[in-house]
Amino acid sequence: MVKRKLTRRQAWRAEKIQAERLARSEKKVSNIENNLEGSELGPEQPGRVITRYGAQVDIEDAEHNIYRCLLRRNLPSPVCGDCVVWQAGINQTGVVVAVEPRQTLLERPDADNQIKPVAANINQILVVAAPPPALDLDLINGYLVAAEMTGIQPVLVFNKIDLLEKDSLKKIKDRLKPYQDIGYTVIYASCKTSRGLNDLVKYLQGKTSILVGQSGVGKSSLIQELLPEEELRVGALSESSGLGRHTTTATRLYHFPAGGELIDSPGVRSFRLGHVSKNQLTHGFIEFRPYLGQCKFSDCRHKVEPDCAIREAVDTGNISHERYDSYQRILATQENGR
Ligand SMILES: Nc1nc2c(ncn2[C@@H]2O[C@H](COP(=O)(O)OP(=O)(O)OP(=O)(O)O)[C@@H](O)[C@H]2O)c(=O)[nH]1
Ligand SMILES: [Mg+2]
Ligand SMILES: [Zn+2]
Repeated sequence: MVKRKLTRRQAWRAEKIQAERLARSEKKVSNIENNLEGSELGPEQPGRVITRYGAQVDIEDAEHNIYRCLLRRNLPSPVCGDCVVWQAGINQTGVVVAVEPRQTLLERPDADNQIKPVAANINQILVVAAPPPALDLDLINGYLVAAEMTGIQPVLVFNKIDLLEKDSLKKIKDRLKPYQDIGYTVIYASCKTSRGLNDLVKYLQGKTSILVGQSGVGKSSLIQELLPEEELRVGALSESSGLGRHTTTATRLYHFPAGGELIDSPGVRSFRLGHVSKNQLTHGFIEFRPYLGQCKFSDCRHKVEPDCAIREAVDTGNISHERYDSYQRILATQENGR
């Protein structure tokens, strides 16, 4: 992203807004602290992190009641989906005293390239794409690599098919066919016509799934369609850029009545993998695996080297050209300063 140079006035305003935000958040914390102060805390009990706001979390108890909780100092930082031990205070507040070990953890780098946990204990990632914004295969592939690295099952969801003419939909299906060929599930859906939503439900039951992808692809809309009794914020696309406006600001867990959980997450503009070795990246392209170790040179970059098993597989059609090109692009981005 191009860094804009702020004028002095803009910089002053940005600082002022920051300070006000901080003050608001500190005030909320001290409100909870006042509620908790002097009140007897209840017994330790298990809970689930529904969402995280700065230094506070919303914890759900076994009866699905929500408590705004503070975190005991020196705790590992809990995220959406974490199982915790907590104690209730008065007025629906409480204190988190321990975070249980995680089964899985999805992480991604933030704007400053710091790796940040997004959600814990998920076992399925729905990578959502849609016709606006344009199909970004590098982003999809980045998520697939992240999923493969953490051992979480990915499913591709192509939403808003109501917006496509038959021919355009066929073109998209042709581009996504290689994903089905290598074993990934691709679901075509529309929140507007409900097409594909029954298919989607089959994959969601009994699982803890997170919806990820670009801003504006309809992640929140999909959850809203599936869970009409919830109230999610859904945003219009920007008219000038056709991109989403980052309507969802916090990752949040919703219960699926038929069993299972859905986690909504804020959209991204692009997906950077963070600290991933070349080896991890290559393994994350699962169709490359049978050919690894078969190149003439053990440090083959699968580019121009002679007797490269990967390039031969591309030439014979066993590896998709688009996936291979995307692999090289992601590798170059990883190596060029991130
Ligand atoms: N035509 C059509 N529009 C859709 C569909 N699904 C979502 N939209 C619209 O797309 C826009 C963005 O939807 P959101 O659900 O806010 O997208 P999001 O992925 O949650 O975006 P962020 O929260 O910013 O990451 C809204 O205007 C929705 O009404 C669909 O299937 N068809
Ligand atoms: Mg959203
Ligand atoms: Zn090679």
